[in-house]
Amino acid sequence: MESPNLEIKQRASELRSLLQKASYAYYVLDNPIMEDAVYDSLYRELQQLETQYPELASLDSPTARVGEKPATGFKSVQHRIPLYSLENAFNIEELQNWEKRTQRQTPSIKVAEYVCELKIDGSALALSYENGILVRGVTRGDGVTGEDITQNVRTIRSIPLKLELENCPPLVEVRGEAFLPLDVFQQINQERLTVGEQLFANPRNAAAGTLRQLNPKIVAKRKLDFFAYTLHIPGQDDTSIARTQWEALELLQKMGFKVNPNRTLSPTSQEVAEYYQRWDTERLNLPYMTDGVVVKLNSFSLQEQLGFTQKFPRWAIALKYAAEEAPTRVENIVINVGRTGALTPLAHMRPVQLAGTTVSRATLHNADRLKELDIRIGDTVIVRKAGEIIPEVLRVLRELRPPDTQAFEMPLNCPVCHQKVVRTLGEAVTRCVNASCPAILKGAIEHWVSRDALDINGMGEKLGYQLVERGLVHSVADLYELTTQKLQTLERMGNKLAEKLIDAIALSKTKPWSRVLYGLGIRHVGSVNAQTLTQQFPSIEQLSQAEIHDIAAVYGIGAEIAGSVHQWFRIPANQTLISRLQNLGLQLEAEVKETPITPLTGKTFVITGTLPTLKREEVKELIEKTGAKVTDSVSKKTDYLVVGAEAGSKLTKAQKLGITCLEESQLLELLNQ
Ligand code: 0OX
Repeated sequence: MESPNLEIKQRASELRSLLQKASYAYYVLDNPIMEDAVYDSLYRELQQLETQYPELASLDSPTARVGEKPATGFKSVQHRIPLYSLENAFNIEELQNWEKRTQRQTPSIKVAEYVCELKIDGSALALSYENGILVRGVTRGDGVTGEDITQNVRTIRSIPLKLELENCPPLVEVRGEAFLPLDVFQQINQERLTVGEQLFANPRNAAAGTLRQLNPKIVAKRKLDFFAYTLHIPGQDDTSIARTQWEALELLQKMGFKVNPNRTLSPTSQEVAEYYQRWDTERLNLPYMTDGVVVKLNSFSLQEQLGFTQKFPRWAIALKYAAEEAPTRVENIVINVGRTGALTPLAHMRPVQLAGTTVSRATLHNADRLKELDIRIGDTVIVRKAGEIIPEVLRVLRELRPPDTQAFEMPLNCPVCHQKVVRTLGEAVTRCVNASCPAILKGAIEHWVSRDALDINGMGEKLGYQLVERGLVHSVADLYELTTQKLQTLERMGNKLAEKLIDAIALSKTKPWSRVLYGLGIRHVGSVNAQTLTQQFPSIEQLSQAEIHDIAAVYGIGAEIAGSVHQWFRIPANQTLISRLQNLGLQLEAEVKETPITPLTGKTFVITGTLPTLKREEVKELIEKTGAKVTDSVSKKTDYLVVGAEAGSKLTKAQKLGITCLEESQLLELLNQ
């Protein structure tokens, strides 16, 4: 194997340092210092060097964040120091009682100074650094033993792989909260809704679920973030590098961590109370969820004097905000049938104000939850709205139940098509499995015409419903047999509009195979999975004949998705649908790109810098159309270097090698020839 010379070693180290700085500025300081394209190009350069010279690879390289292989499970590990939980207080009085208790226990407290931190609603993590390098990330677990999720922790960009600390102790432990920003949480739930997966109830569950994902590539996509709040130096007195919690937070920040900026040092519990009140409203403007304030005694020596109970530190308390709950009355319970056939019971309630919005519907989830709640029409219930999600019924106030109420049970038949419903053993969901159920059909059409699927312009939700209700459409294939005459039987549908719709439907026949697959609405097959699957199975024929293990072998596709796809193709009605779509001329296989032979066929191009008008992807496409290829790095094999503004080392190298350099206009001229 080739060994890197000094120059190459220096370049790799320089690249790592540049990328590390750029990533810190972007993810921790939220203040980018480098354009994405420049970052990408430096990243690729480093990646190439590390591939060419494997001895350059290291655990703290920015290229080592996302592991290649999914894990098969997580190892249990014992925490070096237990992760305690926090005692809760729900109002200022309870906080003052805690304060009195601590003062009684440590009469030496004269002036107790408190650090107030926002309580982030996420999942606690313990990170171990050996000689400054991140070696392990462990979940809280039961506080004594957690799960080793190092692979996943490495994908969190705001967690440094290497500490910025001079004379770093051999062992450093950092604890903090991994969380999902609210917009990412909503996006994940939206995707889950589209593919018929159970929604995450709140960002905390979503973060915990993400951290336990076996595939680090999926974790990396989910954009978890992390705030650090505890610093330990095992085997050494913690006060050796910081004497107070405040100093520890500042040090953590210097070491490269993101530390929540909304902290204060409060000399009295009066000021703690002010902080708590201020953030009760201000927290609603934050991009992440908080459920309270954590109050900690600032001095480490006082913390040590107070010590711990069985479960909690005596020197800290969580001052929680009241959950957004309110009582109301259930006026009706209805069953909603979704696109996937899932039956969801919904409580229709007398409208009530919650977290600034009016709430009149709450999900009752499924048959198990119905039974657990024993909710009845006429009941008074407590509803809760956690974050931005659908409100849910927390509990029933039994003592307020009027006489003569009847228990509510999940129906045995679908409320829409009246066919028998099915509940698979071990599943919480009850489903209607009648593929021609109007509820499923309406959902299927809405999904088929949506933007990421067949993108049929002008075909909104209402029109789809009308088509189903009028009996004009019994399957998505029927859309392609609609005529302007048939359409004109609908309300407010003139000839012009009908013609436009027919054209839009016809145009959708040119949409690629990956979109058709997504449009079919197979459970767990979102648009990303559809693209992954169609890359491996370039035709519907191949996918429909594949065995579960062939599908599950595709990277990024788990057993659950594979099972769902395999099962879908085994249903005769779906086979009929496929042959109809085939006869109607939809794209059920990947287009084979035929490239003509041109004078540039076989030539190699490299692009560097920012071009004046064309985007990199556009240039690449234009070049590849001639049969030439575009690669990332300049070598003796490169024929042309396309040069834009701020071109870097590639240009110097190309000039050394005497490679023809082209500006954008010269490139376009060459391509036109
Ligand atoms: C949070 C948070 C949680 C220190 C010892 C017991 C609790 N969720 O934001 N925990 C702690 O502190 C530990 N601080 C926080 N800010």
